[in-house]
Parts: sequence; C-alpha cells; structure tokens
Amino acid sequence: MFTSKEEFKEQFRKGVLDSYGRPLEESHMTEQFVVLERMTRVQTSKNWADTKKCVHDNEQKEVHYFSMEFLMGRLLTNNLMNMGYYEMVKEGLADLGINIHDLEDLERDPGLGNGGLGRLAACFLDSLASSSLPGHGNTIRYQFGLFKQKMVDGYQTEIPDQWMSLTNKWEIRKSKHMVDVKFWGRVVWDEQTGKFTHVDAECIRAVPYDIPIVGNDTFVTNTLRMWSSEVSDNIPTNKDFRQYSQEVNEICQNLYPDDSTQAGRVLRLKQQYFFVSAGVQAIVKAHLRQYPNLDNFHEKHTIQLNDTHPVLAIPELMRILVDEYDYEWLDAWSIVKQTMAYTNHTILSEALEKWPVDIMRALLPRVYMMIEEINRRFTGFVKEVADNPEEVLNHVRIIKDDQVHMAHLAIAGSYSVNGVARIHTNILINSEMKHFATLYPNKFNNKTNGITHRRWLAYSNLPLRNLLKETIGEEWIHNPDKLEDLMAFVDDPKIQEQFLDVKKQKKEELAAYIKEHNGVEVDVNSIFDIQVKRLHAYKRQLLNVMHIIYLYQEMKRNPEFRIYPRTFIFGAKAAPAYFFAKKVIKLITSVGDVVNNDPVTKDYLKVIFVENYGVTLAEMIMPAADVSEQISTAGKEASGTGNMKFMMNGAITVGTLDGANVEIHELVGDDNCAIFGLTEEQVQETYRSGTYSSWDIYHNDFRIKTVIDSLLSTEWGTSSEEFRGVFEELMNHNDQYLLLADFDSYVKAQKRVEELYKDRTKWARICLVNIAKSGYFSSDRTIGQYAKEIWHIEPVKKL
Ligand code: 26V
Repeated sequence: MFTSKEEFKEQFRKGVLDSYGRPLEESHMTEQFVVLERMTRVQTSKNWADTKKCVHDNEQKEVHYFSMEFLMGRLLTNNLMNMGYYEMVKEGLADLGINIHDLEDLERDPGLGNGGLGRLAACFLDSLASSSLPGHGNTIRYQFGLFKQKMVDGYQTEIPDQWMSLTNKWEIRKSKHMVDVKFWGRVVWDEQTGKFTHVDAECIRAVPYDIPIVGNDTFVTNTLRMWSSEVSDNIPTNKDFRQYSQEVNEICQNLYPDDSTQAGRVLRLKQQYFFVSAGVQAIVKAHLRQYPNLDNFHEKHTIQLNDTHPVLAIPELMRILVDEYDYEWLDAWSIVKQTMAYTNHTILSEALEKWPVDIMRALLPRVYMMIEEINRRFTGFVKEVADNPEEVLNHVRIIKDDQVHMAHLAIAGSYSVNGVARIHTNILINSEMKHFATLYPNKFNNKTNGITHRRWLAYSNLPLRNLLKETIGEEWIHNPDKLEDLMAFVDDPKIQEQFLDVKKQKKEELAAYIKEHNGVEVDVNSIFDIQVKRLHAYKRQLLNVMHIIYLYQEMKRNPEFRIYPRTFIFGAKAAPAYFFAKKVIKLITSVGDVVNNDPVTKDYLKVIFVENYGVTLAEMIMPAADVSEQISTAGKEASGTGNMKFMMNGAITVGTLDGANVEIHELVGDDNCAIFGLTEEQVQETYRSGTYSSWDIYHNDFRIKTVIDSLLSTEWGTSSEEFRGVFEELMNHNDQYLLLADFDSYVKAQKRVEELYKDRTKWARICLVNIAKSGYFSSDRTIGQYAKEIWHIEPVKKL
C-alpha cells in the first residue's frame, strides 16, 4: 500500500519489475496497466478487512443484492476517485512519463448485463458502499459478457466479449468458500433418517471470486461475489467425464443476451439455481460461524431479488432450513418470508418468467417439491381469505397450466415487493398484480430508480463538475440534493455562458469520436439529439427514425422548409434473434447513409449510429447530449435510468409520460422538458376499445403515409423488400406500440425543442434547471429509501 506520491512511484516501479522482470522504462503499456490495477486493488485491502470485522463485531444486518447481471463498467478510475487517490496516482504516473488516461483506456468494460437492470445493480453497489451501508452483490462470473456489436454494411453482427483476456486483477478467488450445487437425480424417502434425500444428483462446484466495492470517502468496502462453476470432487458416476465437464463449463460461459423474451432454456434455469444456491449456502454458513443457529437469520440478512431471475432463493432457503437444519415448515417459512424482498422491473408479459414444471422437476427435484408445497399452502391461504377465491386464484396461482410463475412465487415468498418508478408501482398495484395487492396490501411499495451521480456526473463530466464547483461548491458529491443550490444561478448570464461552453467541449469530444469511428463530420453547433438504450419495439427507436424521415422528405419537397441543424445519434444493441430490432438498426444506418450525403440536407441533418453502446461509451455520450429521447409507449418502460443520466448532465427530455419521465416532468415542470403523446390511461383505453387502426391514420396524414411508403421503396439505398418486416409491424399488425398515434404530437414536441434551442439564454436556463433538479435521481436517495423502508440496515460503524 502507498500513502504518498513518492511511495506510489517506488512501488509502481517495483511492481513492474516483480511482475514482468523488466525495468519500468522497458515495460509495455499493458504491463503498466496490469500493475496499476493490481496496486489499486491492494490499496482497498485494509478497508475491506476492517469493514468485514466491523460488521461482524457490531453484529450488523447486511443486505445481499442477488442479481443475474451487474454492469459495472470500468473500475480503475472509479475506485481511485472514490478512495481519493486519483490525483496522487495521476501525478505520480506523470512524473514517470506515463499519461494515466492511456492506462485507463486499456481497461475492459465488463459487460455482465443487458441494460438498465444490470446497470442499476452496479449503481446500487456504489451507493451502498458510499453511504457506508453493509450491502453486497451476488452473481455469476460469466466468461463472456454481452456480445460485442460490430456493424457490417449497416447490419449488427455479434462477436464474443472476452472481457478477461488481458487481466482481471480486481477479483480474488476464495477457494475456501466453495460449495457444491446439485442438479438432476431423484428424491427418495429415507426411512432411517425420516427425511427426503436427493440421490444420484450431478454435483457442480461453485467457487466464489470476490471484488471489493469501494465507497466514496468512507472506509466501507463491500463485496461483489461472482460464482464460477468447476468440476466437483463428487463427480457423477453415471456420466461420461467429458460430457460432465462440458456441462460444468457452459454454466458460466455466457450471459443471456436477451432482455425481452423468456428464453426458456434449461441452461438459463441452471444458471439461476447455480448462483442462487451457492449464494444462499454461503450466507447460511457465514451466519452459523457467528450465531448458534438460524433462528435470527432474517434479523441479520436481507436478500433483495433483482427481478425474478434469482427467485429460486426462496425455495432454496426453505430446502436448506427444512432438510439440512431440521426446521418445521412454518418456522422455516416465517424466516424465509422475512428474509426475501423482490423488485419487479417489467410488466411486459413476454418478459415475465415462467418455467415448465417438467423441466423444473427434472433439473431441481427437491426444490420443485418445495415450490409445490409453497403453492399448496398458498392456495389454501387464498381460499381462506379471498371473497371470490376461484377468481383470485386464476390470477395468483404459483403453479398454473404446468408452469411455475416466478413473479407469483416471489410475491408469496417475500416481505416486500417494489416497483421502480411511481407510475410503474401504481400499474403493479392497480392492474398487473392487483389481486396480490389486495391479498397483501402492505407488501407493495415504490422505490424510484436512481443512478450514481459520482460515475455519471462527477467522474465522467469533469468540465461540468468544475463549473459546479466554482458555482455551488462540492457539497453535492456527498449530498446530491445540494445540486438544487444551482437554482440560484440559472438566470445568471455568466453561468449560462459557461455552461454552454462546457457542453460544447463535451460535444467536441463526442464529435471527434464519431469522426474517428464513423468517418462522419458532425457540427458541434447542431442540436445533439440522442437515443441510447437497448433496441426494443416498445422503446420506439422507430418513431425517432420516422421523425427523421419526415424532416428529410419535407426538406426535399419544400425548399422553404429548413430546420435548425440537428445531429441524431443512436446507440443500441439488439438481441441476436430479435429480427424486428435488427431491421430497425439497419433502417437507422441506411437512412443515415442517404441523409448524411444528400447535398440538400447534409448541412441540416446527420444521423449517426455508434457501434457497441455500453457503459464506457455512455460516459462520453451522456455529457454531450442536448436532447434526451425517452419515447416509449406510455405504461411500458418501468422506469428508465438513461433519462436520469441525460438530465443530470444538462439535457432536455423529449418524452412520454412513462417510467421516471413522469417524475422528471414533475420536478422540472412543463417549461423544462418536452412531454408528448398518449398518457398511460389513453393507451389502455386505445387497446381496450379495439378501435385503433393504423391504416386510418395512414390514410389521413400525408406525412405519415409518405414516411411509411418509403419503407417499401428503394429510397434508403436498399431493395424495396429490406424493411418489409418493419412495414408489416406498423400496418398489418396494427402498430402494437402506437407509433402512428403519437407521431403528430412527437413532431410538435420536437418543433418546440428547436424553437427553445434557438434562444441560447433560454436553452441554457433549461439545462441548468435540469441539473439542479437531478439530485433526486441519485441512487444514494434510492438506496437510502431501500435501507430505511425495506432492509432496515444501518451504516457500518467504525469500532
Ligand atoms: C428478462 C430476461 C428473460 C430471459 C432472457 C434474459 C432476460 C434478461 C432480463 C429480463 C428482464 C428485463 C427487465 C428489465 O431489464 N427491466 C428494466 O429495468 C430497469 C431498471 O429497473 C428499468 O429502468 C427499465 O425501465 C426496465 O425495462
């Protein structure tokens, strides 16, 4: 460990020599990077050990955030900044002739998640540690993260993401904590012990790799535990070893690259049980090292289930209590129900997990028995308390039509169920899960999502941070509500001017990146209008493209019609098998190729698709945005978190009243965002009435007709068949996400944005108001609410 710049330099030199047998002067940049990463990890050791000891000695309650996904992003800068060593290390390296940014750029971004759900988990870990709260992550150590997106001729192709190929010096293998996880086999009644036992099981070893999660300006250092599968000592005797070892390897090989559909693969169920069983076993063992029995388990641990993916934790803890520690069913159930809390992240029915009973029973025979018994008793409970039990049971059964409904199991087996934005929680309570909400009126609660303002503002937007520092100081780093102090300066012409300079600087950085990677020159004085998120029909990237097509066609038709120059930027990965999503990507790139090069429009309109959008790119993109596109069909986006990142960096939201946009709108007011489109109630009514017809709108709106007709033409430099699938979705499947219904209102909102942008003073004011009001969306606030209202945990006290 080092405490001064000189010590750092000395240890760095020694580190390079020790690790690579070469003096610093002859070492390669990648070698310097590996040494710096390792040194930074070592630097966390003392606080890491102290935290464990304090939590133990204080007998504190801890939370365990169980999630299939953690999209951590790069850790080097974040950890050095959080620990307060960044400047020292930067200067030390500079003395040695090394630019820290060159090393920072060598770190791979571990893409161990799909999108918002995984990134939320990562923001939560940062806020837990930074709030000095004892809270850890539990997940899978995937060998390959989400695929890398490589664009070929405007189409997405996927290549494996080898995130550990250079190094991963953050993790520590903890062999002593390994456990076995059992699959397949049979359950038999053992006369001698008077118990059910799981025989002929295939054992797979789970080995934990721990990563320290360092908080900002606190000694508290938590743990992200990632489980890796290995060959067990108890190898199955009835199976060929090569076959077995392949099965072992594939468990942790790939992250499922789909956040929209239930993949229905046995392997995914195996992954779920693997990390959940290992995680629960490890917590139980740790508990028993400190306490005589498991009676107080729920007083010392809460397990937060990030969506339904880890919900097998419920029957697994039941199994452990009943089979391994001889608890009576009701006592065990009471402990389990007071331990588990569940977060719902979507109401899209295609994403609600259900597992066929025959798969579950074969793969996890004893766990399935637990689920059956939970279902039997839960059914009895409903019959007892509900007025119209058969009707209610139709909506709440855990096992129904030979499928296990994971969300239902989650609600029945936990003490808290939360949605992730106010509108989303209301939909859960009033419609999607209303029967459950009647059964358990006190279980449901809202926790509006947040983002860590450290990574998403303080560390990724240094010019803005500096401006804030000069204006309102830095108290907001510890207390993000303090950003509100900026309200006193929103009309200050000097601050407005400085803000516009900061924004321009970040736009220049992004423009340089685009020039290098897309070969397109974009004008930093144009409006940077950005939509970055997973590609999905309900997020309506297609509506954005339709607007662009309309602007293009109008300019071509009418020499009088000219717009304020705008650069539309997209970033999005499509699930590899999601045909429609991939076609929308191709449409974006094709439209871009035409409008970017058309002499009539190229000075007004640019369309850019940035390849391989992820956390690291987002850190460059968010600060450069003028306009944030949050245009999902109302009622479909549970929360969104990109919307918060844009707002915090001073972009205006063009959005529907969906997810957290509702709360953004409420905070900044009508004047400081551009809301458009049907409300959630109107959307429901449109679906319910059955009168919606996309053909009617098509025939009544010339603009829409022309835009849609172009999809079956060669206008975008492709065959006229290229976008037939997109056309079909809108016209012959009657536009499921109501793009045509919202088109006119969207065009008007965009026109309003254009007018606002022309008035630079007004515009700067809007941006500053957005920043000032964004403190609410810090995940420190969210985590504070989870800690107080769900988890009942306290900050770690130094002994
Ligand atoms: C489902 C599945 C099904 C099987 C294949 C892999 C997979 C992966 C994820 C999911 C669940 C998707 C739910 C989700 O990501 N929800 C998003 O959660 C964000 C954080 O709360 C929220 O901001 C977004 O609005 C919401 O879409």
